[in-house]
Amino acid sequence: MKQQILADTAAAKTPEQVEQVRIKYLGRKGLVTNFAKNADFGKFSPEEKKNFGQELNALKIFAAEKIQEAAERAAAADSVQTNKHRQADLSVPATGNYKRSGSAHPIAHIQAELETIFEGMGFCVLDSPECETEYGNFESVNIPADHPARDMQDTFWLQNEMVLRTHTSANQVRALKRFGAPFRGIFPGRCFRYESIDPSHENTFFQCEGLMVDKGISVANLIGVMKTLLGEIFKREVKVRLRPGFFPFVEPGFELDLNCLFCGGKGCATCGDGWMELIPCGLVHPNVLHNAGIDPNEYSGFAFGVGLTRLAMMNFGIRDIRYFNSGDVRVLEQFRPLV
Ligand code: FA5
Repeated sequence: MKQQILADTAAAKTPEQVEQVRIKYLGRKGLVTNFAKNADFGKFSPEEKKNFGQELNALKIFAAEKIQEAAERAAAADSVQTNKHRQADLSVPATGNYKRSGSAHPIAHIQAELETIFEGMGFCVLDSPECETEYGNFESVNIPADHPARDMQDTFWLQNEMVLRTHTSANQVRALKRFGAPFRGIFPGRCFRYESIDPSHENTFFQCEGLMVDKGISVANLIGVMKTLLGEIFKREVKVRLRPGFFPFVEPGFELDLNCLFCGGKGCATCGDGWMELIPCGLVHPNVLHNAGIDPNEYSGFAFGVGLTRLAMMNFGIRDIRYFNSGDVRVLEQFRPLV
């Protein structure tokens, strides 16, 4: 019987032929299924009955295994054959019981929200490269080679002398050169710094730069836009403080800090002293306008660099920045997909 099974399964090349073999041996009236019926049990000694049972079980397992192997061979051959003639149609909805659906990363959510808010204020949204020239990242925004401000941002230098951008400000001059003045735009994106990591510092994090250049732009415009932004994001009154801040590409420069929403300003592991440094900003330095070919006597502007990852922390109540890059499904699945 085993020899016969081996010969039949070897000869079965298509899924239909394998099915015929299965019916022949393991079907309701199959040869293996009914093998015991033909045996004259009455004449068997207890020892013989036991041996017979064991042999029959082994035969069933043998037949099932060989038929399974043949089915797999036939299915593989069948799909190769079929795919030769048919391209997969990826637009067909998946069948089956898929319980898990994907979700969007919290950064994608906050970025989409910012884009909507700024589009509502007439800003365009620009994409920008993560890999920058030294000129783009530093010199274009008024940070020459020997300027101590370069040390404020520890940098990943690449072997081809480019840098992983340390801030989205690297796109200011590119955008102004391309679109000229007047200009209103934001450029969200990933930034990189050679940082030691703690609950609020990552080496890979997101910022969203904003830039508005027009005639007669002042600090009042800047504050108005910042207020609109925070009001729309948090949908409640939040406490902020504005203090002087130094950045070579703005004059005057400010730091806008958010009163920590985790500890209410008392100080905690996430914020340190009760304030989260969130949006550095200021009026665009005349040198930057000049680098972009715009006359600083005619135009002025403001710029800001929202810490997008930190904004997401505050907005979603994520206490530790390390969750963002962890790829932990338990974090991600709490967010819905973007529509
Ligand atoms: C800048 O990067 C300036 N380019 C911002 C700017 C733009 C100032 C336009 C003026 C005008 P700063 O190094 O402070 O500034 O970073 C901006 C924000 O990015 C910070 O407030 C913080 O929210 C976020 N950030 C900076 N470093 C990290 C880090 N290692 N991990 C997470 N977020 C960070």
